[in-house]
Amino acid sequence: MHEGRIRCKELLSKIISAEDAASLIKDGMTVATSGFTPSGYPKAVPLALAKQAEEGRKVRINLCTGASVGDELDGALTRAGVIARRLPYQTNGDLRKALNTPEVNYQDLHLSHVPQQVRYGYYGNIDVAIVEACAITEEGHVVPTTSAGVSSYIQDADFVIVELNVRQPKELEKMHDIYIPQDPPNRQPIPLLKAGDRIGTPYVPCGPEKIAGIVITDIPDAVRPLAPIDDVSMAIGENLVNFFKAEVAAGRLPKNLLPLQSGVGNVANAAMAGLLRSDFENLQFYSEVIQDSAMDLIDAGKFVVCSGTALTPSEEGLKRLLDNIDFYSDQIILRPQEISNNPEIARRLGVISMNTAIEVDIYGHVNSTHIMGTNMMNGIGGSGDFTRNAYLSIFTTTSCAKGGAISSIVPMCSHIDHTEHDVNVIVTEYGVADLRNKSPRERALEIINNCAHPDYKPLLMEYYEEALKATKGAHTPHLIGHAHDFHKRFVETGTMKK
Ligand code: 0RQ
Repeated sequence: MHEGRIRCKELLSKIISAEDAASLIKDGMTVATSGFTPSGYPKAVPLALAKQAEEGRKVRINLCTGASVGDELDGALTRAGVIARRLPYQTNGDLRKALNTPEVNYQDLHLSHVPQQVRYGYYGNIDVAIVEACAITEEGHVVPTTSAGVSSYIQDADFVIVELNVRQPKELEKMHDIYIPQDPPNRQPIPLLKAGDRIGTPYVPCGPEKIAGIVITDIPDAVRPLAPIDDVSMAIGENLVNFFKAEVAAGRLPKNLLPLQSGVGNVANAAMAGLLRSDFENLQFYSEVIQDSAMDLIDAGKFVVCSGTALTPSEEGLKRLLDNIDFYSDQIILRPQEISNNPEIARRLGVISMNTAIEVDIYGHVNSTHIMGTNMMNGIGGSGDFTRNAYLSIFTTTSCAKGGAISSIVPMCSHIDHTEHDVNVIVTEYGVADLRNKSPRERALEIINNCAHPDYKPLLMEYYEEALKATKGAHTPHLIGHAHDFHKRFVETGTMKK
């Protein structure tokens, strides 16, 4: 069943069961895995480990991944009480609940920081790396599957467990471009000058001696459904496209724009769908997650380059990918997240970043992570990597959440991930707020007038005008005792409306 996939013959003797591999993971270990938003992560070994824990084996681990991973890893291990500490990003319902209790200590990190900070020793010793592979080369190097993620975990770890997933197509080998930079003081410029450049190898260097066991599996990635594109997200996509057209007309962007980055989730997917309906051509994608919308743009011939760190299709998208793997493996490049999200490269290429906000405040600060300033949703992911270093940084959001009970535009964010200094443009279904070359007072009017929901406009304007008066027109007018009244009202009454 694994024929032709373990090309290093001496490794054939290292095939073990998932249970035996799970037994190698001891209480207190730091376990680093492949996987990014949720694709290309190990499944059989974590499921076996969760079972052992449920049967009474005492094992609590620190778990590091690339980004979000599927239920077989985050969900099963959370339910079995195995995860003590977790970084850097997640989207699993059970883990989300657990990390919003004292049970799990979660660190929400910029994704490009993780590989280098692990190498710098910030998170202690990495005991074991568990990585999903579609093949092992003649030299014993590991070919990742649907995500590259933190490739360097393989080198960081004391030993490596490979999950050889025979369901993942061998053609994925053609997509990978693995380049791991050296650390300071020996770091060199990363030799990537164009979004489509290939600068590395199709495998992660490992070697047979480091591999403690190979588990053969065929469990598919647990892909996530995307919400259908509704009128609201369609309007966000249209506003974005019209904004790009105006930027081209003003001479601030070339006709085919600059390399685009797009975030995760429903809103990001819909925003990209706007580009599909537009007249833009010869576009380049230099991003981290490749969702269905990116595949649509490849199919339509609009994307001439598509670079990311993970393939994150829906179920329908996954089928399309597998049915046409030869075609897509020519079009798509998968890189380690420290290259896909690298600040040096984002600046060099002039990336246009497009990420989704949970809430935005009237001065342009953005909250991407916390609900009511308290509960973690997913994490900052790569949004900060791109936003701070973009040529043009954009946040999209629907103007309201929870059926209108929550305004996504608030007087003061309940948590801030991206500051006013990093955010150039806000887009909702009502319009575009261009924050460039504007003072905070000017930004407040731009955001309230162009982006807020009509039900909330008067409330926001009332707050702004009172703050302006009380502070005699200060630089950033706030009524510090009332800045979170919207949130307070929601917590107390279930709506931000008065
Ligand atoms: O809740 O799931 O209970 O219905 O948040 O909201 O509108 O479906 O938006 O799927 O695009 O996700 C910011 C979370 C948006 C995502 C976020 C509730 C809303 C719904 C989801 P339900 P939508 P999306 C690259 C970039 C951070 C990481 C990032 C994210 C749920 O985009 O995690 O950008 N971004 N990475 O009801 C309370 C509000 C709310 C709210 C929305 N103001 N208050 N709930 N919701 N706004 C990728 C990677 O880094 C890997």
